[in-house]
Amino acid sequence: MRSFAPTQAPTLSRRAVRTRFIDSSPLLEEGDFDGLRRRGEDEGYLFFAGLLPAEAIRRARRDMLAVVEAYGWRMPGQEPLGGLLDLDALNQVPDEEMRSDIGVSRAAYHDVQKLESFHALPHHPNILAFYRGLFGEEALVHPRHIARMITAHRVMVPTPQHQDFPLIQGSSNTWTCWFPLGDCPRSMGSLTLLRASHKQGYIPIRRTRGAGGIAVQLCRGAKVWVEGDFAEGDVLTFPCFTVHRALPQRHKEQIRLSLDVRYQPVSDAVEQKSLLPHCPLSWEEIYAGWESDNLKYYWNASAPKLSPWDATLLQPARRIC
Ligand SMILES: O=C(O)CCC(=O)C(=O)O
Ligand SMILES: [Fe+2]
Repeated sequence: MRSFAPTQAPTLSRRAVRTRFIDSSPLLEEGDFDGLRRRGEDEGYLFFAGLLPAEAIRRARRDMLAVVEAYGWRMPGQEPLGGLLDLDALNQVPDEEMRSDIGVSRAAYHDVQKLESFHALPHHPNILAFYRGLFGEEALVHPRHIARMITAHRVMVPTPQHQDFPLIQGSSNTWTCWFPLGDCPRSMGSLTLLRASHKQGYIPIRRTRGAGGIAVQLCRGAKVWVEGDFAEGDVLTFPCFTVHRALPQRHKEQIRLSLDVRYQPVSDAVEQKSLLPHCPLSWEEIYAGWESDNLKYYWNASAPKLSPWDATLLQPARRIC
């Protein structure tokens, strides 16, 4: 008889093992927030298949691709949601004009930061209802949303393994929410994370290339990297000490569009940069072409407490394992 025993036993191996996200949608559908908190605490993440409806995602995707097109980097002849690039055209952008944490030029990223649809998406009621249940109070959405527009421009490298806390600080109960704008299989460079790594607390960093510019030093021993092929609408969220990184983008001709957004309990303090745009534009410049006033300066209504920035968290230090 053929044996179907696993070739790698996660608890025994000293090597890294790769496994797939557990879909927590059934717990969310039942409103079982104790179960969700328990799973988040055990696994270091929560994944929800199809949490966001297609229309909401497509509005932002279409607007972001229109920016890519305006700069001449989009392959002509596609339907408006097609993400094929003209990589030769993109590679004409000088290295110093690129935002290597994003994937396009500074100017293009500023245009994306001005999009109302991009800023509206993180306020989708399905996401807010989840965090309200998780925190047991209203969630503060950090307005500093990040749009990743990952391309194969020569300056780009996959996001290195890191924790978000030293980059964001403020509340230690801040959660990152990561979701692609459209299908994003692992081969397109989706996010992967180290199971239960949030239990290690803050991990000393070293400086490196790639988004964030920092990498955590991992000790030897068994590791379980959790990953998955994202379909449009799937959402991954994790606490700010969970180690995560991007998989390599193998489809060089495609742009990988995704958002990363942070949420925290509204009564916790926030570090003031989390209330600023993720680029040098002012909120007034970002808001200039918006149709609605509803989301302008929305965080002021909850008068968030501020907490200080700790620069030592971004100083490289050797990890003693
Ligand atoms: O999308 C990426 O490559 C990086 C995302 C990330 O680090 C995050 O969501 O915190
Ligand atoms: Fe991150």
